[in-house]
Amino acid sequence: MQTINRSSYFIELEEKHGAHNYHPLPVVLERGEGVFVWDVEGKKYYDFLSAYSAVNQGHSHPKIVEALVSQASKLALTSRAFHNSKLGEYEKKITELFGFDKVLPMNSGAEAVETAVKLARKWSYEVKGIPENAAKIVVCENNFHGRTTTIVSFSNDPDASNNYGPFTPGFVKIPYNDLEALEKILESDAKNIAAFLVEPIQGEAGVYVPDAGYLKSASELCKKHHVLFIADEVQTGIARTGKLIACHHENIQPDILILGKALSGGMYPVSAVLANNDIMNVIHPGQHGSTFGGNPLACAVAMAALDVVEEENLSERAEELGQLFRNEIEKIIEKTDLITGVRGKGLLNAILINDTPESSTAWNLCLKLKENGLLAKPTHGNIIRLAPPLVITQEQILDCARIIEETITDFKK
Ligand code: IF1
Repeated sequence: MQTINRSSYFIELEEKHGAHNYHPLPVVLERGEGVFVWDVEGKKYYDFLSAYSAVNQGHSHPKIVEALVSQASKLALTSRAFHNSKLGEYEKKITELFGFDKVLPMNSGAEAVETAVKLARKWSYEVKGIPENAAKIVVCENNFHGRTTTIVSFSNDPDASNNYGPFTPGFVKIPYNDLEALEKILESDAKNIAAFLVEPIQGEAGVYVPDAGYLKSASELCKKHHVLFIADEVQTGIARTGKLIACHHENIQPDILILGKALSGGMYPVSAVLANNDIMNVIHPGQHGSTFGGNPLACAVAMAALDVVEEENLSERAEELGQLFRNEIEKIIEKTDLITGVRGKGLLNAILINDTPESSTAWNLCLKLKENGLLAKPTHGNIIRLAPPLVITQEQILDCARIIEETITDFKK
């Protein structure tokens, strides 16, 4: 292996031996610290993806690493056939922090969404009284909730769902950010509707922020019709948007809250479904579970990751630095016609590139950003998501705005 070609060596290995289910930027990372990552040639970058908002606490946060290492050397996995000395403490911490009676621990985000779907259905039959197998769950167009067969059953992204059928029935799609559509379906069919499942900001759709008041009114409509309001905060939760969860921007508490990604600071797959007793108590022993869910290693890591969010005021940082970042981008927009807008909340933002979704302009711009020391990834062709770890400083945000401005100024389509 020649040192000058280390990146291409690793890329070729993946190309040859790995399934081609991703199209990564051509950079091979081997180390991370805080907001920075380094590639195998030793080049340093700002990470403006944060593993899709999983690394809110920054790469290899010492407190989370310490929790991981010390717990791993003590006890990693017991299964839920036995109790373990971390699970109860973790459950107490997470339920108190988010204000729910109970938590059901899982691993990936998709598993937590599946858990919420099962929980809502079971509640709807056993508590609400929907006739057997008639329960519907209302979802939004352009949603992204994960990759399982059931979840892709209600995706309208053809890449996510094509040729993965037959699909799970029982889902009804309405447009996002459309209260009238929600009201209409609830007015006409609430007796068969178990839940409304929604992302407070649609990430995959290109950081699409709904109108102020949408989530609050949607949650009130659900309450009125005895329908559960389920917030998928896998991406928006854990301080990313400037509050502990994005629902807090509208002072609402979902009936079911789904968390993942940064719940572990990206150190380990940890997801969770939170609900009160009237909902969670419909699940009895043997009716749902996971070998890894709630394992002591996951619990230790998640407790440390949540401590970091509080100790380092990550919500407040995300709120303040997000405003600053969008202001800086607005200034760049005035000077260029390559980007037409910036949108987002806290440090979950996206810039809109002035070209068609089919064009490779956003991709090429990301390649240039990479050359200039900043890693970001396009979504939906002409949108670039910008979401650094929340431990970023004001000085670093300004430095990144400078990199983005210089890259755009020099960019030739
Ligand atoms: C991929 C996007 C982000 C999520 C919400 C559940 C899950 C996700 C709201 C599932 C996962 C990911 C997964 C990643 C791409 C990505 C993504 F671009 F698709 F939209 F983050 F922005 N709910 N989001 O965003 O969680 O099972 O992956 O742990 O490549 O699929 P998971």
